[in-house]
Amino acid sequence: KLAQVGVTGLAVMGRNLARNFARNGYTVAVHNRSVGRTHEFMERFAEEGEFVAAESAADLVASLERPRRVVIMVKAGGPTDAVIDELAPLLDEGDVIIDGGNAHFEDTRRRDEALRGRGLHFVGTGISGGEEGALNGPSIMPGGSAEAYESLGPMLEKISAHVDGTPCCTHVGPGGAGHFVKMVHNGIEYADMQLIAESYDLLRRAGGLDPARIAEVFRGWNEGRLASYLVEITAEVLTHTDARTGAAFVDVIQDQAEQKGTGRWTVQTALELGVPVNGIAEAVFARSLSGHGDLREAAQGLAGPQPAALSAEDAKRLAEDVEKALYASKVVSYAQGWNMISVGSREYGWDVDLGAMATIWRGGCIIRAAFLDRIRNAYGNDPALPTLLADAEFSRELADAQDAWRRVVATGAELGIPTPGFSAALSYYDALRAQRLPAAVTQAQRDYFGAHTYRRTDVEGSFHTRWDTNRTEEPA
Ligand code: NBP
Repeated sequence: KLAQVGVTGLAVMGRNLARNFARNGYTVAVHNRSVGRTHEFMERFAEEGEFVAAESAADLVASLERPRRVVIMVKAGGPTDAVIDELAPLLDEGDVIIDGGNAHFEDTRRRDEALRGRGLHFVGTGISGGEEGALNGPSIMPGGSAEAYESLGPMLEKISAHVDGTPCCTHVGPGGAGHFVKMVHNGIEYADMQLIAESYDLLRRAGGLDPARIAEVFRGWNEGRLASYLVEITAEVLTHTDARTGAAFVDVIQDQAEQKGTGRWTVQTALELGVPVNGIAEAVFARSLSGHGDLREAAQGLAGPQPAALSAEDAKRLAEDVEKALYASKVVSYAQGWNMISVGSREYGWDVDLGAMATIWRGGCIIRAAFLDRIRNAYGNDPALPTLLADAEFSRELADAQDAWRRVVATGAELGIPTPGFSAALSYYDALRAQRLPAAVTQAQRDYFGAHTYRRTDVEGSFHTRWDTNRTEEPA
């Protein structure tokens, strides 16, 4: 019997994705560079469904029905190119190669173009949800041609997570669109994690609450508008006691955050595209700062205020404020992420449906949350919404949260507790809503030292002032 789909790369992700296909009734050809892994797969999982073990790339291709669909789940970068180079000559026109790894969208654009030249479809696909998601239903973000999606889409939709019966998978757009939005998803994830971490820090150091008590606060939030996977797991982490020492688990972990690079890609790309994602950038930099043991060591003696313990009542008030600051800052970082998708979509001609991205992130992925329904509604009401902050419902909520948000940022500054995420989000909010920005001063400075010219508020055209002589204005 021919298989409907092949999976090559049987490490944790590929293995679980193959099992997910099989559990959904598909016959799956499985292949891995080291054949031992394929044998191990068959020994452990053959019972779960219809699998065809392929020992070579040629075997894999021969075991597939046409048009052939091969999912690559190997290490991103060189390994993905190596697998494509091996597969492409064995495939026929109309066959589909799906890259489900964490590829950079520029690599995906390059591969897409090269394979299109050979008559093959290339579907660069963002897959979120980790190991568990791959097995039980991830959020899937396929790029590539609409034609490829026609044959592939129904399978991917079937194995994806579902929320209210709607699959967390949709055709994102051509070329690198899928991997681009997956990258932005991860940038948003970084921001969410940082904001939750700052909330914890304020409750602990300003509010004087212990981790177990903070977990209770988070559990409460998880019943409301902040309900999300990340808030939920943070509460779990904070209630965990270290078996070795009996201490709160969070207190025995080194406070140096690591990263694999997708957050950094988001910020690098945002810089290239000129999109202001300062909240996401602060989240990436916060991880980087935490990892600089040398800088931190050298700064240990620096002066700062000593946070004093709050009364129980004040701590309760602080927790209410932090909930609002967290919510408002979250709205801002999602607004930044969506702005980035919108600019990327325009730049590369992808025509991404902004509301649909909220729909497919409601389940299966790390940022899954009830909150995404709100974003979906916002774009449902106005598909051309310039920023989420301008949506009537979000702007009303931000108006309601802003006093608390400002108090939280001020409290952090007064007590010497860093709030890069909250502060960056609040600055973004205030900068966007400002009628006049000090950018006018910047422009004047640029004209002064570099004759870079400026535009006026009252007359069309560009001008330069002769700062060096009599300060007369000339058209540029
Ligand atoms: P890894 O990223 O650890 O890659 C291991 C797999 O790549 C093995 O099957 C290995 O084959 C194969 N491979 C390598 Br390495 N070099 C190869 C080459 N030159 N030719 C052929 N195969 C090669 O696996 P993973 O953790 O399952 O992740 C797979 C992909 O999914 C990655 O791109 C990763 O970034 C992404 N990922 C996504 C998530 C998520 O939440 N979306 C989570 C984790 C990973 P071997 O067995 O012969 O060494």
